[in-house]
Amino acid sequence: ADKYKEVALKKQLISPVHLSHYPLFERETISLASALKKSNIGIIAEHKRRSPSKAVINQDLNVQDVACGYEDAGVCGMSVLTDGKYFGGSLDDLILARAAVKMPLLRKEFIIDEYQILEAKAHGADAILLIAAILSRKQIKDLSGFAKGLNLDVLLEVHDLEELEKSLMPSLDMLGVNNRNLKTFEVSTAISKELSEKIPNEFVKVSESGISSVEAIKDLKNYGFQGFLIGENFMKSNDPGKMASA
Ligand code: IGP
Repeated sequence: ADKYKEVALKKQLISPVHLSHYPLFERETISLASALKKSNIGIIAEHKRRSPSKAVINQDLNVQDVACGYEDAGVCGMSVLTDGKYFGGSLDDLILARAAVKMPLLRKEFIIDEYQILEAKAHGADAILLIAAILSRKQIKDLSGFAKGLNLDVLLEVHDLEELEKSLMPSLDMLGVNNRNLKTFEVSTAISKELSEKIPNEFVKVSESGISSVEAIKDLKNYGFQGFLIGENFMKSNDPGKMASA
């Protein structure tokens, strides 16, 4: 269990003093992938204040209220945007959400370095996102291996077949297909459906973005998806938890 600490200290990613000041390092993580597998709804509800595609979504809510609302709605987990520049999030949001709820939390961030994975663990995350579009196969292997050493689940996000084929490896838990085309910002669940049969069954399949109806979820379930990452559709409401329970 102390293996990750050893690695972190050896690589000098963090000092022993630092480590001792982050009690959440000692927290036992909860698997988001297992929660999705066990559920028959499989919602990962996101906290997102704004986005490049939509400007402001909702800046008025308290992250802890949002987290409690989602948990009461019975979702499997929560995704917390920690990127400040594009999404208006922060690591504070993650730590506040952690203090408010027990369910698995995903750190939603552009992760390119092991340090960000240590940070995720130190701020109470249970899972991290890795984005195939910005990482090489070697980086995906190193970063996912490092996360597994910390007992964090890994959600790997792809947009197309090339990214999917480049990324498949045993150190991933969940394979997410992003329905939002990052170049055009267009959303269509067609890409999830298209890629679903190419994702081996040992991975939990997650469909991300632009999901706004129960029908869309039912439809995607028929293609083997067990996880549904939903942000804007919940966050545009003044009571995201209520939207998530509907
Ligand atoms: C949620 P939506 O359309 O329901 O708000 O999407 C989530 O999929 C989206 O925020 C997202 C994202 C990302 C954000 C998917 N991949 C990568 C930042 C970085």
